[in-house]
Amino acid sequence: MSEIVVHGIPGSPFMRAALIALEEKRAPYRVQALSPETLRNDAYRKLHPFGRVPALEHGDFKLYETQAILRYVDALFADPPLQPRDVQAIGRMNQIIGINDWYLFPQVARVIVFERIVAPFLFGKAPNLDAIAVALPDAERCLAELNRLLGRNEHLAGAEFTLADVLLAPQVYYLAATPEGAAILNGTPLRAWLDRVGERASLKATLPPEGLRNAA
Ligand SMILES: N[C@@H](CCC(=O)N[C@@H](CS)C(=O)NCC(=O)O)C(=O)O
Repeated sequence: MSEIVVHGIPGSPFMRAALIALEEKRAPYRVQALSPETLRNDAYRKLHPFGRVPALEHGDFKLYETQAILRYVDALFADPPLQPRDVQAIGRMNQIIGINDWYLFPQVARVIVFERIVAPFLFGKAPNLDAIAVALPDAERCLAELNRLLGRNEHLAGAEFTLADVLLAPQVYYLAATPEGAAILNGTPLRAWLDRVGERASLKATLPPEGLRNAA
C-alpha cells in the first residue's frame, strides 16, 4: 500500500483527530510537520486551497477536511470500525461531528483555546479577555448540548467509540485546559468522558508536543 502522509501543525486538534483514527487502525503513516507561516504558501495551497490543516496524501490521492479524512481512513482499514451500524447511532455521530465543525470549533475553541493556549505559546501574545468573554455563552451552550447528548452513554454516539469521539476529544482536551473550559466541564459527564477516552492508546500516542501540553 502507498505511504499515508498527514500534513499538519503538530498540536493541531484537527490533525490529532486524523492521527487518532490512524492509530486506532494501527495503520502506518508519516507526519509532515508544517509551521503556521507555510499554510498560505502556493505549494501548500496545492494540497489545501483553504490553507488549513490537516491534509492527507495517500499515493496520488489527496484529501483535506478532517471528517472526510476520518471517513476515508475508516473505509480504508476495516478494523476496528469507527462508525456504528445502528442507524440512530450513525445519526448521532454525524450530528456531533456537525456540532464540532459549525459551533464548537469556530465559535468556541477558535477563540478560547486560541487566546488562552495558542496565542501565548506560538505568538507570545497575552490572551484577549474581551474575545473570550464574547465566546463564553457559546462555550456554555455547546458543552451543555454535548453533555445532554452524551447523557449516560460511554461514548458520544452511544456505546461504541466512533468518529465523533475521535474528532471531539482533541478539541475538548484543549478546552478543558483553559480556565473557562475547565469551569464549565467540572463535574460533568463530558469531563468524565474526556478522562475515559484519554486512556486509549491512540490518544496517548498523539498527545500534543510538550510545549503546547504545558501551555494547556
Ligand atoms: N474544516 C477544517 C478545519 C481545519 C482547521 O481549521 N484547522 C486549523 C488548525 S486546528 C487550522 O488550520 N488553522 C490554521 C489557520 O486558521 O490559519 C477541517 O475539518 O479540517
